[in-house]
Formats: sequence, C-alpha cells, structure tokens
Amino acid sequence: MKRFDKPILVTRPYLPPIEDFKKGCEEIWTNQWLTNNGPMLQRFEKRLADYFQVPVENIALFNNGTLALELGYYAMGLSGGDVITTPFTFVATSHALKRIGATPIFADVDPETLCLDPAKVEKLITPRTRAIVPVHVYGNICDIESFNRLSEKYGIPVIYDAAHAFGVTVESSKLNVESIRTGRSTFNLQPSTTIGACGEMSMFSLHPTKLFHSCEGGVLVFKDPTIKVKLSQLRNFAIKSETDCVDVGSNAKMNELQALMGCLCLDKIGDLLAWRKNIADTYATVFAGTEVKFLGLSANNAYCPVLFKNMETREKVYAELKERCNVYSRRYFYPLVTDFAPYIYAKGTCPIAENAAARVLTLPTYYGLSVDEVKAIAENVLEIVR
Ligand code: T4K
Repeated sequence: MKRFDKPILVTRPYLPPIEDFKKGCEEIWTNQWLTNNGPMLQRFEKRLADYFQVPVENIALFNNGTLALELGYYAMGLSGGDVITTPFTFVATSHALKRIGATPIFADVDPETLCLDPAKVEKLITPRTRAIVPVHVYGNICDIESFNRLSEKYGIPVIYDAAHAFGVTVESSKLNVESIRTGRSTFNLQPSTTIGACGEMSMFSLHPTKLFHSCEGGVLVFKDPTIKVKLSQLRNFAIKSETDCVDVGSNAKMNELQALMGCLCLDKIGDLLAWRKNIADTYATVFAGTEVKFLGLSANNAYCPVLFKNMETREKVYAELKERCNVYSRRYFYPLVTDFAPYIYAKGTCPIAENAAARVLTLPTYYGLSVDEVKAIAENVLEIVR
C-alpha cells in the first residue's frame, strides 16, 4: 500500500504563472477599476461567449455559480412554482430554487449517467410545474433530446445546472446534432458548440474545485437575449439608473481579479482537459475487469467517480484511503439533497439515486496529478477492496 508524503486532495485548482497574473494586475491598477462591469469583466465575457459559440448578449457572468442559478431561476419566473429536479447533486441546485420561493420536486436519476431521468420527470409534471432543472452530473450529459421533447410537449423551459460541464461540446458528448436541433430550448447547434447551447439556460460554475475557474464565479448561457438586461440589473441590486431601482436584486457581480483569473485559465483550457483525460484513462485501465466500476462516462472528465458493490465497502475505502494512504477522496453526492433538513423526502422516493449515493466515491483528479500517482491511488483502492 502506498502512503503519499503530502496529502492528495480530491482536487486542486489550476493556477496560472504568477508573473502573468501580476501583469494583468498592472492593467487593473492602471484602470483603477475593481468591479461593477469593468473592462476585464467585459473581456472575459466576450472570450467566454466566443468559447461557447454564442453572441455576448446570450451570456452573463456572476460572482459565483449559486447566485448565477438563483438569479437565472428568478429571471425565468420560477418563483412560486414547482420545479422538477434531481436529488443527486450539490445542494446549491435546490438551495437556489428555495431561495427564490420555488418548490423543488425530486425525480429519480438514470442508473448509467446518474443524471435526471426524463421518464421519471414526466410522471411528476402538473399544471404547477414551471421548469425542469436537470444536472449534467460529473460532466455526464443529460438526455437532452428527451428533455427537449418534454419542454415542447408541456410548454415549460429546461434550465440545466451545468456546473460540472465546462468544456463539454456537442461533439465530445456524442450527441446527435440533428435529433436535438428541433427543440424549442436549443440554440443553433453545430457539432463543436458547447453544451451551454442546449436548453433555455445553462449555468457553469467557475469555482476553484472545477476544471476551469475564476477563483469564484458562475456563468449563465441563455437562449433569449432580452434576459441579459434583466440579469445585468439583478446582479447589481436591480439598479436601472442613478434614480431607479426596478426589482429586488442582489449583489452578484464578478470583480476584475476574478475575471483576470478566468481569462488566464481560459488560455490553458485545452491542456486542462487533456490532462484530465489522461487521468481518467489511467483509472479506467487499472479498474477494468475489477469489481470497482469506474464511471468514466463524461466528455470533460471533470470528476473521477467509482461505484463499489455496497456502502460498507465505499466507507472502508474512503476511510482507509485517508488514514493509510493520505488520500482525500470525496463522497460526491452523499448524502442526497433529499436527506438534508430543508428537503426531507420519504426514503424510497428516488431509489436509484439513493443506491448510487450509498456506493459512490470520487477519486482525485486535477492538473498536475501524475499518472504514477493515479496508478498508485487506484491500486490502493483495489488493495483495500480485496
Ligand atoms: N451546482 C452543482 C451541481 C455544483 O456542484 C455546484 C458546486 C454548484 C451548483 C454551485 O456552484 P458554486 O456556487 O460553488 O460556483 C465543493 C465546491 O465548493 C462547490 O463549488 C462544488 N459544487 C462542490 C461539488 O464541491 P466542497 O464543500 O466539497 O469544497 P471543499 O472546500 O471541501 O473543497 C474540495 C477539495 O478541493 C478539498 O480537498 C480542498 C480542495 N481545494 C478547495 C479549494 C476551494 C483546494 O485545493 N483549493 C481551493 O481553493 O464543495
């Protein structure tokens, strides 16, 4: 069993060369402009729009993903309605709904992708349903075609929590462009379009635990460009002019230092994705043919989740990796959102999600983690299991 000298955390943020950051800071110092729609923010927004292959009118940046979701939900008019979503996610997906006065209704997930199952969603749609919020869990792509169909059939928007899906393109996710192009919620898709072009709105988290980050941050990509004005106001207290405040807005503005970090990380995105692919391939090779199921399904390898045969084994691996190997894996996503006080649901409501939450463990992956380290982590896992 290999014990690492330094702790191996589940993830570490990529940090650009400090000289590049200092150079960007000099520009910020010269501008003497730190936040409130500054030039660096505008540059980052434009560069992201190009990356997402959407006009800059269809994208908005926020100081974190949770507030991006909250204001996005609010701008889409979900307050006071029911919204069908998944319990197999980070709490922010549901917290943001609750905070704007919407009621999350939980449907079960697909056993392969662990993303919300459209067939289960359809059974829960009522006249009170205002939207569907699926999550591209670990960067695995939801069944976009079926969600498009539900959106058309019931006249409700699909808003994706794409917090984990930065860097996933239609091509890389092997979606069939033609078959999803028809949906009311879909932009004009090209194979190289990022996944943000699917749905009425998508939110990408730019937190440092994500493969691409801006220290903290969140970005919304949305189909209706008229929402941009509303979102730009909402993130700045809903102030319209010096003498007019039009709604109950928030302070959710990304500042210039965040935007600088985002620009520098975006320069590196190709390498960040390639590095993670190498890590995921290594785990997949070591776990192939063993009782540890590597869920290496995603197109951006944002996470490296594995499934064990039961909860007891998962807990043993989690604890022994920490104690014996100095490796800090995480149980994303255990407990389920429906196990937390604000959301308690009867056990058995979402059996597939419950089963996955009991057996899943996400293993370390980040830019800089070496193939030898990954092999050693995976071999440690196998030794503990046996
Ligand atoms: N929707 C979904 C589906 C999400 O997963 C998330 C966030 C959101 C919405 C909301 O987006 P944001 O508002 O966060 O933009 C982490 C993150 O805080 C959270 O962003 C993320 N999902 C969630 C899945 O994971 P924790 O409580 O596990 O983070 P923490 O502090 O324990 O860090 C994880 C590991 O990363 C640790 O081993 C330490 C390491 N780390 C962390 C930070 C912040 C570093 O090495 N350096 C760092 O700067 O929630």
